[in-house]
This record gives sequence, C-alpha cells and structure tokens, in this order.
Amino acid sequence: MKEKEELLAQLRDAFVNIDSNKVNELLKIAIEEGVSPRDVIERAIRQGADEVGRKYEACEYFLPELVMSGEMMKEAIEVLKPLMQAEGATSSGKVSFGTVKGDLHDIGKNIVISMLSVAGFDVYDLGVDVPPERFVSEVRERKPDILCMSSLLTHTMPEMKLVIDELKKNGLREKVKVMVGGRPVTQEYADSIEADSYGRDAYEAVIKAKQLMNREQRQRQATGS
Ligand code: B12
Repeated sequence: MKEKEELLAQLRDAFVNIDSNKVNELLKIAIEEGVSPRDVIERAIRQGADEVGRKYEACEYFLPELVMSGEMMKEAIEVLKPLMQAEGATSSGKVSFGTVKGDLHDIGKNIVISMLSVAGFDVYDLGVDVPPERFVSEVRERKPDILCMSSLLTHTMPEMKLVIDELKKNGLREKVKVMVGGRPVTQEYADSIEADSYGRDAYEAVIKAKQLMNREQRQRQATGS
C-alpha cells in the first residue's frame, strides 16, 4: 500500500517537473503493479496539473511549461484509455459534449468522454471553443439525452449560462438534460445557472449521467411518452 502511495507521489512529481522520461517509466510501473487508472488520473495527473497551475500563477512556470505539461498529460491518458473499465454500466444514452467558447482546454473533457464511452454512452465530441449556437443546433438536430459542457477558465464559465439561455429561447431546454463540469465549476455554480447536474471528475460524471438517464426514464413513464 505504502509503495502505491509512493509511486503515485513520484508520478505526480514527475508531471510537475515536466520530466517525460520519468513519467513514462513510472506510468509503466504503475500499470504493471495494477494501480487503477482512476488513482493515476486523480492523484497523479490531476494533482500534478494543480501544482503546475500553481507554479504558473506564481510565475515559476510560463506558457511553454503549461503546454508541455498538457502534452504529457494527453499522452498518459492515451496509455490509460484501454485500461479504463466500465463500472457496472446499466443504462446508456446519447451525449453531446463540448468545451465552451473561448476555452481551448480539452484534456479533462477527453477523459470524461472516454469514461462515458466505456460506460456505454454514445458520445459526440463537439471539440473546443464551441459557440452557443453550435450547442443549440446540436440539441435540435442530434437530440442528445444529455448535453455536457466543460470550462477550465473562470472567464469562460458564463458561456454555460449563455448556452442554457439560448436553449430556453429556442424552446429546447426541456428536451435535454444539461451537465456541467471543469476545474472552476462547482455544484453551487451549476445550481445558479439551472444546470441539471454537475460532476467533479470523470467518475462522478458517469454516475451523474446514469442518474440523469434514470430520471428521464421515470419522467417518460409518468407522462406516458
Ligand atoms: C494544461 C493546461 C493548459 C494547456 C491546455 C492543453 C489542452 N489541450 O487542454 C494550454 C497550454 C493550451 C493552456 C492554455 C491556457 N491556460 Co491553462 N491550464 C492547464 C492546466 C495546467 C491543466 C488543465 C488540465 O488539463 N487538467 C487536468 C484535467 C484531468 O483536469 P480537469 O480539466 O479539471 O478535468 C477534470 C474535471 O474538472 C472534470 N471535468 C472537466 N470537464 C468536465 C465536464 C463535465 C460535464 C463534467 C461532469 C466533468 C468535467 O473531469 C475531469 C477529469 O477528472 C491548468 C491548471 C489546473 N489546475 O487545471 C491550467 C489553467 C486552467 N490555465 C490557465 C490559464 C490562465 C491559461 C491561459 C489563459 C494561459 C495564457 N496566458 O495563454 C491559456 C488559455 C487558452 C484558452 N483560451 O483556453 C489557468 C486558468 C485560471 C482561471 N482562473 O481561469 C489555470 C487554472 C492555471 C493557473 N492556475 O493559472 N492551459
């Protein structure tokens, strides 16, 4: 157990130090030792990202380090993807997912998409920097059960409310469940913009998406539609 803790701490530090050789070496060991992808993502990658972000804020790191850490995280996720197992998927549905306008962060979004996919959801990736009108046309045309939005920048969070407002204006708000997430997003914020759900991480996203699907099924049964 102590070895696993140490391994995760070393892996996190290798991410923070932008040492890609060390990351590859430790990632290989973690997989061989059977450390779960969840622990690697949340305790090494995400905590490492937080520390890189802190260093960036403190002007110890600059944009090149931010870019390199992003690339390293993406590569690690690609290695982990095949290992992410479905955890008791009972219901599936259609999900459309994008990072909001003005925001280019997609590492977290891509992890959530992988997890939803292995849980049996059909996920359509709208990419990054997605304008409200694109989210609206997606709901109108593809008719997803759940619309997911990701935001990593505090100044792009209000885009989520704009999308919800546009859905209302176009008479589409009742047609889709909206789930939001991303580092600065909180349950309180999700409630304040009248989103249907919020997920803190990819694992919670899967649980919440299943809950939304079950809720939708119950509503359909109640209205007989
Ligand atoms: C890597 C990185 C980048 C990379 C992004 C690469 C990429 N392809 O995504 C690059 C270099 C491009 C970048 C650019 C910028 N960045 Co940046 N970046 C980061 C960094 C270090 C890591 C982000 C990350 O990938 N985290 C790891 C993933 C796994 O975590 P996550 O995204 O939070 O996702 C998880 C959850 O949030 C959740 N989740 C995410 N989305 C969703 C959606 C739903 C529906 C649900 C349910 C859940 C969910 O599940 C995920 C998995 O567990 C963060 C620091 C941090 N602590 O996050 C700064 C950070 C987000 N960036 C920041 C800044 C300032 C910028 C720039 C403005 C810098 C600049 N001067 O140009 C630009 C903005 C570009 C733009 N327009 O978007 C700031 C934001 C500050 C703020 N308050 O808004 C941060 C916080 C750094 C800091 N502390 O200052 N960045």
